[in-house]
Amino acid sequence: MKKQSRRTFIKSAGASLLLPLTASLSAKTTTAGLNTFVVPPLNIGVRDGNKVSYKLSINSSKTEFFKGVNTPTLGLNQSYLGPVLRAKRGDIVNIKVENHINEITTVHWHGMTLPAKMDGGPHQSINPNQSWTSEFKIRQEAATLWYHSHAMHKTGPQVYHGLAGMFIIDDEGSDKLGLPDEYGIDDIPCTIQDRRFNQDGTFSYMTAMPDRMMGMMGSIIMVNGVVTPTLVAKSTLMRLRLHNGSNARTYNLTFNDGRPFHIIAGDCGFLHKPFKTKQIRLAAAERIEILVDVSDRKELILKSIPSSDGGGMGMMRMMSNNEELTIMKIDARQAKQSTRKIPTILRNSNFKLDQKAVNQTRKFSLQMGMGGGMGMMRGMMGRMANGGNDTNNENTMFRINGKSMDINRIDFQVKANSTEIWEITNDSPMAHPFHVHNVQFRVLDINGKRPHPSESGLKDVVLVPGHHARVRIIMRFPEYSDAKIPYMYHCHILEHEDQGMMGQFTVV
Ligand SMILES: [Cu+2]
Repeated sequence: MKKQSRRTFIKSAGASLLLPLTASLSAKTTTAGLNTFVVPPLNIGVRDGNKVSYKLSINSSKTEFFKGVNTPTLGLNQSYLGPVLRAKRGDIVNIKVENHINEITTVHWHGMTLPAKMDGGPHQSINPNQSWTSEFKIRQEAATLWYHSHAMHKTGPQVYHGLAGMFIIDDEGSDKLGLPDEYGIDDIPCTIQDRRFNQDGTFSYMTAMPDRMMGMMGSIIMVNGVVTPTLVAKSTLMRLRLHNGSNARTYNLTFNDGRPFHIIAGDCGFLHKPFKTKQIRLAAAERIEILVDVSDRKELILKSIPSSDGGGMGMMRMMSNNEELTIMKIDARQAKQSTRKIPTILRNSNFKLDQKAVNQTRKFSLQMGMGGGMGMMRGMMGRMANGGNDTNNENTMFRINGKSMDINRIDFQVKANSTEIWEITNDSPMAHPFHVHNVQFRVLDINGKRPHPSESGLKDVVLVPGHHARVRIIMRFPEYSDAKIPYMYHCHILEHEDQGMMGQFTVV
């Protein structure tokens, strides 16, 4: 792959359409000069006491991911992706979002507890040339959250083209832990995404039959919008905020030299104590924060290795997680000695969710296809033959409890300030990352077993493995109520969500 010309590269990218999940391109030559790690701009807003105002402007633009190739993209305040927003617990944030693209969009605050009308889901759509302002109090713990488009039937393509960014919350506890906390120096946001490109440099989206079934996956890995970047480590103890911003792919992250690292936080905040491991699974929309000791000052590679779990079986697994992928390189040769230490305790272990306090238990079945198997394949083929992205006509392929998402149907009501257990069964062959808006939940068990230590903290997404796996989560709904405007629960494989694996509940 050395000295590959741009033309050859584009050609092989095109060829990869035929075998979209097996093509492996060397990004090294084609991104020469473009693979320096980019720290997203930090946007701390304009502060007046505890009131903080932000502006996000959604634009269409072009981004040079490969030398001399301009890819049409969407971005917030920049050409691709958006700034890292940052606020403190107790702040009242006011975010004005302007839509300067030619289609309806939204911005959803993923992982945030907030009133339904501020959530940025499909009910808060922003028309072209209009703006929407979301204001809410940050009342949850320090965490690495994110934001992204949640437009009805358009979430997948809009996020794929760039409508996403990170949202960091700090609190007094997080400030006192002595963790690496210099933004962009030893505290590094990393939004990981996989992409596929057409011959002309445009993103390839929903062009192959499996895209619809498995969700959009590609073999080109980008971190913060840079193809397989190299991060020059400035400190011997690095804190990486790893965010799976991919539409569908689950990663199994590990370092090439097998070095251990410490997981300190999950989706919605710190774990009770750091968990030392050499490998971690990160499903779509999940976040973890890790501490990596690079005091040996080596060059290392963060990669994703083939999965032995979570990806279903047979063809489903083959098509999803069978690739070894380079995520990013870390060059620690010039790293300065860090004065930071890995804490022994990160937060108190009481997550204040008591099973005895449960007011309601609900059951959810995640379903794909017409009875699965060949029925599902036939359905897919038929839809591919019909072409296009139109998912409105036959909303029966992806369902929860037998129903595809209908924006005019509220599936159930939840009582404010109540505690519920949701039992999610996966009646399909592949794993689905299940997400609930407005709450932070705890995973009680997965197939009757306690969750992995990395999933022991507060979360907003949980991967439900394929083939009748059962996951139970427990959560307390906050006092926000709105009889009319619902919150969403859905699969976070965005193509599944767009095709109907989503439902709505109100809190009353
Ligand atoms: Cu799904």
